[in-house]
Amino acid sequence: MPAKILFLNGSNLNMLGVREPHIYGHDTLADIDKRLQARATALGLAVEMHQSNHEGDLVTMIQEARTTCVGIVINPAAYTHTSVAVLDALLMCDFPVIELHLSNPHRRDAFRHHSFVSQAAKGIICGFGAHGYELALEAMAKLVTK
Ligand code: DHK
Repeated sequence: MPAKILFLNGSNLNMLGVREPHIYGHDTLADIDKRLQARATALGLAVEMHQSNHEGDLVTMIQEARTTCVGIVINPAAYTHTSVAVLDALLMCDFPVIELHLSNPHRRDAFRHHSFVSQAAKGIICGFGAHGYELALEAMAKLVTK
């Protein structure tokens, strides 16, 4: 069984493709997942993609990943800027966490400049749109494969 990477997406990312496409692009989460699956197979890894609009669901999925996954790539979306609960769940993980954003929050509203989750992240990828997901997978592969 290939080692599994969890790609976790927070609030409103189920609306990718129709949500403010000038900021978040035209790809849907399903489009992104399709590309990730192909690349993961080539890398000898497995990718599981999840999305929730609910903070507690994200916390539960992070907790479960502690025993089933070797890494998490997380785009917490708005919870990036508000959630101590997501941070605390990530801090319990003994494997690499990569924080991911489609946009570059630092070029946007001031309230998007602070991330609670960065404290738990090995690294951060932002501003590359949907391609950032593939960049995160490449980065994660370097961290978890020998
Ligand atoms: C997505 C969101 O939904 C926003 O709340 C964040 C992030 C940025 C993104 O760029 O992927 O501020």
